[in-house]
Amino acid sequence: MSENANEMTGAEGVATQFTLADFIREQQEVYKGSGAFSSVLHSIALGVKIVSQGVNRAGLASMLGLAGSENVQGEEVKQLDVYSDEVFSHVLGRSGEFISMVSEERENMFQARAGGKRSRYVIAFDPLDGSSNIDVNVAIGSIWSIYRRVSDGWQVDPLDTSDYLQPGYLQVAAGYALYGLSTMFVFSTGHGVSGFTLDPSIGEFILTHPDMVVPQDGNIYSCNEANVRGWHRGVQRYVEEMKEGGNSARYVGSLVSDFHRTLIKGGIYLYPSDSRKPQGKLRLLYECAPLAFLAEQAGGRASDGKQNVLSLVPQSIHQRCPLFIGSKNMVARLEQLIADEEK
Ligand code: P6P
Repeated sequence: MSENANEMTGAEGVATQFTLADFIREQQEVYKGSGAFSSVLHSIALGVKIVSQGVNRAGLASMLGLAGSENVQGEEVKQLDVYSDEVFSHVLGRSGEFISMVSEERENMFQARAGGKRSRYVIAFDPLDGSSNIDVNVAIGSIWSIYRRVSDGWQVDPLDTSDYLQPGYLQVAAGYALYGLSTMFVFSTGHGVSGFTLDPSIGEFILTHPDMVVPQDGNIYSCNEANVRGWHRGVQRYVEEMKEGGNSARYVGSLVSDFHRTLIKGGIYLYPSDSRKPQGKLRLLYECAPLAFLAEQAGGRASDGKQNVLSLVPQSIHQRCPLFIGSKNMVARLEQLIADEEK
């Protein structure tokens, strides 16, 4: 820290950092984008900055504690969930690029605020995943997934969800925000995975993790082993194999945190189905599919135990699916053990 408050770090310390705006501009030039998508990414980044401030202020703003309502998942809703849903709905809605949206916090799909005939995309998002960790100050996140719309017209029928019932490999972009020791914005538009870290002193996202790649192998497995007795025999065998030495168990209980670590260090995150949750716990449309898109873009893999998550076609917007995601060779080994048990 300089002694004299008037002394500043050299301009080279800040002015030459590669910002999200620089990255979006470059991508638009390289991929001859129309600019519509650039506007979308800027809108999402703005929503992340606003939610990040809300999350960081939660303790002071006494927003902790229950909002006294329940969401479609039947879970107690924390005030930050409601706040985050409203932030993303407003900020994304007024971009005009989305005809409709799906949020984990809302039972039905809903018309985007400025959605109209020229809107070319739809977006599904989990505005604040892992919110049960808010009260214990553990990192939480937001997850989003964007498809080209297949419907036409300028008004939506809240029950016509055809725009969302597309396989994950048709996503045009997906990403997450991680509200941790620093706020990160990680996404892919189909040309690899890039990670940006918010510099709160200038309010800009800085490119800190270019071209993120999942190691093909890893030695970390991440699951809630309290549920192991209800898992498929192949999954149980895999977890036993991981205990044969040289591996570590890491489980934050916050999907974005566990996935982010897996993306960087390698390893495998598992949320299997079990007797009480026959389709697993995680949601296909706005949790599994976007993370699977990122994993595959980074050279990893995501499976429901039998097939690539990206090949699954949702039958409903809040559909659940089992998730095994991370290092390609680890997911492949797990799929092999499951297949062996099916013979
Ligand atoms: P469990 C949080 O509620 C969440 O949706 C994910 O963020 C997390 O990975 C998972 O559920 C934790 O579930 O059953 O282990 O508490």
